[in-house]
Amino acid sequence: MKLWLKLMNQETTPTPKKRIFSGVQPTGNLTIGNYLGAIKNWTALQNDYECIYCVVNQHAITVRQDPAHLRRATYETLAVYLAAGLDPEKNTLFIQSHVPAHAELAWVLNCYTMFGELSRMTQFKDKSAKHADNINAGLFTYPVLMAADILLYQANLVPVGIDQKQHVELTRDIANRFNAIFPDTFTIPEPYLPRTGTKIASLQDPTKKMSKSDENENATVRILDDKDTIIRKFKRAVTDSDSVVRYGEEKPGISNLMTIYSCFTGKDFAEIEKEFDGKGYGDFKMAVGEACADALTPVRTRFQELMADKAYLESIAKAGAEHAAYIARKTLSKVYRKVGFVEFKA
Ligand code: AQP
Repeated sequence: MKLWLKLMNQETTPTPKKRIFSGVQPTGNLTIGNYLGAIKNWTALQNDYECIYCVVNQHAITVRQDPAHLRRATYETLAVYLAAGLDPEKNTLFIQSHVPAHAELAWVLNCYTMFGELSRMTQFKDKSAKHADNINAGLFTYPVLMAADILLYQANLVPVGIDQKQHVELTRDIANRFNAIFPDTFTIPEPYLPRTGTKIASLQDPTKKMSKSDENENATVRILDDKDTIIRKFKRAVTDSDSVVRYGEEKPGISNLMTIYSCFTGKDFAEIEKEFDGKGYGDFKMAVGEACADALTPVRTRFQELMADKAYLESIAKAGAEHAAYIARKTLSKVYRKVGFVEFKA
């Protein structure tokens, strides 16, 4: 009888959807690395998960930004989320600085994160080498703010490219440490890596990842580049002196182009090798450029429409922040209670 009742309940009570959190920094025009490593995969998740996506503008100022440019890039990033297919009815889309709980939780978590852990973060080492004149404390504690972003929403999964996996692992360590002292505070999140496209490399140096802040314009393909620009950049991509389209460690340039082509066409590497058997790199680069441009043209068109309607973007950001703040406040209150902060009585 008991088993029968349990089965009945399982049939009538829908299982709550797992929660996803992720974000992109508005540090420049987004690249196909951001698109294939993150945003494109987000759109595939919106029906099966409860998704919360943020424009992480507070992370952006760990590197000097021009304020006017940061303001513009913040709305542009939100517009790219929408143009890429994120439905605001299904996803919570917001701007990080609109929800103060991120910075508030980050302070608490700073006190539960070790100096040694932060010193080991690859991104900190890379970025402090790149910005040697501005190795600020925010650059160092960036992963703690990212942990706060994720833990505030009790996220189960964090879709990221491989470059951010180390930060998600640190988030897990911080959450486990906190939970060991104050049980049942945080959900332990897991990184969620795309099948392909976890690392899109620079077109000019395929040993490096493609980054939106790269100063060499030929190294990056931007989501908003027009077709001619995209094709020109792929034509100039660094490859090797061989002429065989084959995936392999010894061919990082061609392997990167094959990854990009695979992400845009859905073809696997064996199919791609067969398709370009006996053809030169010129034909292959042209095909990659065409596939990429064709996939991105509708995104660019929709982006332009959205950017012409600032009021709409603001309304999406407002509704998203209100919903996000409601969830975030619940976690923050729990954390404040657990660590012993006295309640504010109005
Ligand atoms: N090249 C890439 N390949 C695959 N995924 C990538 N991501 C970034 N670059 C690649 C993924 O995009 C998401 C947002 O990244 P971010 O903007 O928050 O920070 P980032 O990783 O530092 O990206 P950039 O483009 O390199 O920015 P800058 O130049 O400002 O440092 C993340 O999920 C990331 O994994």
